[in-house]
Amino acid sequence: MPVLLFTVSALLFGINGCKPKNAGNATEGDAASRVYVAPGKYDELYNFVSGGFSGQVSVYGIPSGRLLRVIPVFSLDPQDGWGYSEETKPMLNTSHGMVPWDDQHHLELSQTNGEIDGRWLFANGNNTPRIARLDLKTFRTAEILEIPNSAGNHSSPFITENTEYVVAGTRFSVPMDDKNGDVPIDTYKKNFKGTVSFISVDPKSGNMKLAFQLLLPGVDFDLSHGGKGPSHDWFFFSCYNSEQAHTLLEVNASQRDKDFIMAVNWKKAEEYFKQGKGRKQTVKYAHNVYDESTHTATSTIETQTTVLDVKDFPDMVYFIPCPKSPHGCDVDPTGEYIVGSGKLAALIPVFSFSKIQAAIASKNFDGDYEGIPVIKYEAALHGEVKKPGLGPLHTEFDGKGNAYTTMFISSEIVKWRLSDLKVLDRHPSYYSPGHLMIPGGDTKKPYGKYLISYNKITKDRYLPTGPELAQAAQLFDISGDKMKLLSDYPSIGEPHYAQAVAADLIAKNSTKIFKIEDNKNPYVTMGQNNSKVVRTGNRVDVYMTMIRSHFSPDNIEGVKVGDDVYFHLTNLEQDWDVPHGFAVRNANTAELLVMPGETQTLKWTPDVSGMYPFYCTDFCSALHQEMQGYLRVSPKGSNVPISFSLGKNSDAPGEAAQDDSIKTK
Ligand code: K7E
Ligand code: CUA
Repeated sequence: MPVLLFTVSALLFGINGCKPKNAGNATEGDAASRVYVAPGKYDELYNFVSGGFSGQVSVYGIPSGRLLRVIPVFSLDPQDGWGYSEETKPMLNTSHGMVPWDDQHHLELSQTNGEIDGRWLFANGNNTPRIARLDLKTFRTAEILEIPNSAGNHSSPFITENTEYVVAGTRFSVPMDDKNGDVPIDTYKKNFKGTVSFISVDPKSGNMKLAFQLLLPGVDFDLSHGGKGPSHDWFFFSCYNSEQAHTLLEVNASQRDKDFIMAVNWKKAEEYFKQGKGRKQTVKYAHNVYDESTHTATSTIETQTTVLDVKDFPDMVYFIPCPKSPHGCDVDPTGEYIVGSGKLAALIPVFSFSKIQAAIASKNFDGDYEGIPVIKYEAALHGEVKKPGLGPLHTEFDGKGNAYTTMFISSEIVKWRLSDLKVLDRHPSYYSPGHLMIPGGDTKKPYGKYLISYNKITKDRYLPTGPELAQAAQLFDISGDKMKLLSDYPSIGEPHYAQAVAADLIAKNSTKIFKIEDNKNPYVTMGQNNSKVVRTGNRVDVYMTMIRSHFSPDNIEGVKVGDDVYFHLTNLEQDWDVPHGFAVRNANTAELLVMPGETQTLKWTPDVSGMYPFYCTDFCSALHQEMQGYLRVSPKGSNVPISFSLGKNSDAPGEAAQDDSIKTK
């Protein structure tokens, strides 16, 4: 045992500290001009990058590597008030209350016929198991669905070819939600179970619904990818810890020579589900939806799921042995080859879908694992890539018959051919690449011009920034026989998986403004003359408008200490790129950044009487700095009545008083 521990640790920690030679001078040829996007010109591609422990998704332009936007998903964003405004708070609700953080690893763009369709982006949250759907018209999180019976939602959110389903596989096996989880940990083998969930996606609206879950042995599900073409009906998952260890996994889950790739016939599962099979289980999970017409999110707690115990459906799930704790599980563009990447294996096994089918038909099994047939390794194998490098993690495809795999330990990208499994090229990456991404590289139609490697360790690549360093993306040109390193740039959070798509597909549909006449927010103020302040008990609703360069009203009196003040801000602008911001002195939340035609609400409870200026936070015009106002707060029990006005000025020195105030009741 100690020997193995030493070996594994040496592999993981010893070697990745090495610095490849010539690291500082590694670009080739005219790299600078290949990534140069002149001022005013657009990038060729959008690149969506997972934020890992930042909980966000960032958007870059490729090939420039310019950061276009950071989108809050499982996170609060003080920049625009996401998660702070009353309208967006419900997006972060869960069955455990508000959870404003998650660990976001994988992204998947929606597909039609196995090609990216540019509509939605799915994102997983690991820690409080959730799937988010982002709307690529607005670049906002449109929906978040919590997943019951799951812990560490890592094998997620991969999709089927027509986005029929998003899948979510649990990393940790745990007792089911409706069973007593208060059991000794060493009863793992008896009480702990794994699940994978199938979430249906409405083809029109994109709305997600937990359809059914498969109850599986207590292993760890790691990654997955949907089949394509001939393998359309199937989904493939990698799993480790077939030892079912619950302590010191680095040793105890590395005992067996092989773990598994799990092949799931999801069409069969769907059939059983539609026949009403499976156990209805009472659970609790949140379903949060952002409505674009009310600019408001709602959160509903759902209470039921259907669980199909795979033991009862023998023709639905199969295991395929896969060497040494597989991580990546990638399906090539033809749908024939399934690549499993064993983190500790010195080779890459490539499985053949047609051979898997033949093995199933002839029952070419090697016994079973907890009732699930195990297909013979050789019977499913297309072949092995020999000596690819050390620590294979993830593979993507260029659509020209080649695959590219990241080697975490030997810090390189390795290109190999699917047909004969020959290694064709290798290129160092700086350092320790995790995921890699070719635009469309997990679809039927890859765009095999670029490859981006997302590296875990940057060490000396950038100017030092104290003990914490940004992680890095590296852009390669893969249009020729040899990979060429073009550039590297720091990234936000810890990037894991990413997606990219031709810019046109997204840009042409991008929302520029929200039409004010379509604004169905119950607190909208349609025009400045309708602005008002209304007291109901100790609640004060401020219906306020914003337009260059004033708020209406901008003088408010009669608010008292302890009142719950709701500022409902409607931005009346109808021009692209004219948001207005709102901040009130000492507010203990964040600003709001309100887009043209939109209404957003900030709740504030003043705790001390006095004068509270408020102002616009976004430099919106030459007179932006004049976009400001005052709110007077009186002590509890004071009898100052509610009043509000705009433009009702007191005497200026040497001038008569003017009154061009808006009408008040
Ligand atoms: Cu980072 Cu996909 Cu969570 Cu591999 S995972 S690297
Ligand atoms: Cu509105 Cu600055």
